[in-house]
Amino acid sequence: MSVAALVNTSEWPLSDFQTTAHLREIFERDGVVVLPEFIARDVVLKMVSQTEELVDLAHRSESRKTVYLSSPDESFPVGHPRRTLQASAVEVVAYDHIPVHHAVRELYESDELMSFVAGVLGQEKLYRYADPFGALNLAVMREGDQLGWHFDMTDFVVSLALQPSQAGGEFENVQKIRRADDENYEDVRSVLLGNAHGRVRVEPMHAGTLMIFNGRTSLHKVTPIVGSTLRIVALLAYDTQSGTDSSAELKLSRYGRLPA
Ligand SMILES: O=C(O)CCC(=O)C(=O)O
Repeated sequence: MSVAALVNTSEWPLSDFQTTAHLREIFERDGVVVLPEFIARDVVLKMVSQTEELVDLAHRSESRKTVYLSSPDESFPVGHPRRTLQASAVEVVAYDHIPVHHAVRELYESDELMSFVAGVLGQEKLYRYADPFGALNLAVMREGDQLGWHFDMTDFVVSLALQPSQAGGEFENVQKIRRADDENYEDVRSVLLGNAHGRVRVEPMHAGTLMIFNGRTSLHKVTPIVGSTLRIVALLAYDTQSGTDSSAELKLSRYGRLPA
């Protein structure tokens, strides 16, 4: 399918300079930009049913890590973010298990979408992630699953909400809480203690919403899933450098295997 048949281009004209410039301003200001109804309802339903066929191929991982996705560092005092654990559980269908005719894969492999995302991020050019598993993920969460507070290891994430859970499964975000030269442990600790409600922004999880997000500087989590409906999100990975891949350690924990 062409990108015009996948994306709601009347609302989100991908090659319109003014639309891109406006979204870039929001991204620069907030570290996150949310595009509701990016995908038309009938296409989202197709994406969900194509994903449901793949759920048995998903790898389940359950972890207890710090917000930095590391093991606790006991050289820090008790209660410090560097030694406070967050529980996460998610099932992921890896890129190599997503057939070429899957509508989400067609979207991901569209050069028009990639140029649009580059424009919103203010990047001259983007490349699809070179990770044969991680380039595109379908992330599935079941009742009781959650993603604890964390920072990402990449500069940005592009997510496409496909199906919300009955309740819970909300994406909560404290934008730009740290900088490359300032970890701001004090504020991170206050978020972990639940004392920073005023700073936590809850992003809506509506099927068809695209979100472009700076996960390296923004602390974020997904609240526990309530009810039997699967929460499904597609994660589209791009990088500013060509050939970027993830480590063997990350592949083993997220996908349970290594490339043949
Ligand atoms: O599922 C989501 O909405 C966000 C996923 C996320 O935070 C992550 O994969 O790091």
